[in-house]
Parts: sequence; C-alpha cells; structure tokens
Amino acid sequence: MKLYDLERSGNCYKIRLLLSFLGQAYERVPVALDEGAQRTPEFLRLNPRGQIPVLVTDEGDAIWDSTAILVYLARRYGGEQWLPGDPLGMARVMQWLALEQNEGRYGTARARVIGLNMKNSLSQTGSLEESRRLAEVAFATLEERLATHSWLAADHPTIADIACYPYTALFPESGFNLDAYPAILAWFRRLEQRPAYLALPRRPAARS
Ligand SMILES: N[C@@H](CCC(=O)N[C@@H](CS)C(=O)NCC(=O)O)C(=O)O
Repeated sequence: MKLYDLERSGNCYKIRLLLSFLGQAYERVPVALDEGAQRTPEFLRLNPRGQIPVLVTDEGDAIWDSTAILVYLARRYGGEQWLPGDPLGMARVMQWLALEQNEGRYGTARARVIGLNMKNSLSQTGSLEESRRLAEVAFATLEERLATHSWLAADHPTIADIACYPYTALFPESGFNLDAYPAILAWFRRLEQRPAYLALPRRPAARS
C-alpha cells in the first residue's frame, strides 16, 4: 500500500493512526502542499479534488478522502472491530464520520487554522465566528456521548473515534482549551494509552 500524505495533516494522520493500530506496513509518499504538488496532472489523476490523503491499495486502486480510506482499511484488515458490519453498528459509526466531515471540518478544524492564521484552502472558506459556533456543536455532541460511554460508536474504539480524535485534540493549538469538556479530555487519554498509538503531529509552538 502507498499513502500519499503529509506529516502535519490531521486527515492523513487519521490514516496513519488506523494503519498503526492494524499493524499494517505501507509506503509513505510525501505531497508538498506548499509547493502545489496536489495540483499536478499526475496527482489529479489519483484524486481529482487535489487533496491528500490518497491511498493506493496493494491491487493498485486509488482511494481518496480520509473517510473512504478509513472504511476501506477497517473492512479490509480489521474484521468487525473498527467498522462493524451489522446495519445498526455501521450506522452508529457513520453518524460520527458525518459529524467529523461537517461540524468537525468546518467547525473544529477550520476554527483552528483561522485561529493559527494559516492561509490554506480550508481557512478561506468561512469566518472564525461561524467555525467556532460549529465547533461548539461538535464538542457538545461528543461530550454528551462520552459522558456516559468510553467510545463513540460501540463499547470499543472504531473508526468513529479515529476520525473525530485528531482535529478535536489539536484544537487547543488555536489558543482555546477544552476544559469545559472533561469527558472529551478523558477520551483523549483512553485513546492515547492504547498500544500502537501514534503521537499527533503537533506544531512546534503548540499551546495546550
Ligand atoms: N474531506 C477530505 C479533506 C482532505 C483535505 O482537506 N486535505 C487537505 C490536507 S489536510 C489538502 O489536501 N489540502 C490541499 C488543498 O486543499 O489544496 C478528507 O477527509 O480527506
């Protein structure tokens, strides 16, 4: 397998974290976003959206979008653990993946990149106020579940936890802490204590 990625990308980190939990070997192909490598004709043949991560499977199939790649890896290598196959179990996971790609991406992740004054395609799509409002919806939804359960979608970690973890855990880098959400903070610690956990790609000047 080949993963087209970049160390600092939270979406790429989701894939690296699942691959680590699954114990799967893979080759990393760095994509220099700062140099526009995601817009070359060669890369656009892999992902017409011009985004990382992209996974090329052992059979040579290219899969783009972190959610799709998590689904593929979970079912291909993870049995029933990371993405249960029963209708309700699968739906329970998918609802958290939807939260991550909506309130997570346009709330938590965007509030962070705007707060850090990062100029990238995500930070240009909306305001800090709108992003923080959505981030609070994401945090309240996570906190409500985690106040009474250890994991988001089942009684064990799934790709729901892997998808929602990185941008939530990186959010304090933008200068706002998550102290109002003790269940979320306890969930970070549970995930971070698991064997084969991979450290988050924190910014050198990170505040927490
Ligand atoms: N929904 C996509 C978002 C992917 C995404 O935003 N990737 C960023 C890096 S974290 C990227 O490639 N940005 C390059 C650009 O937009 O030019 C996913 O989950 O994979």
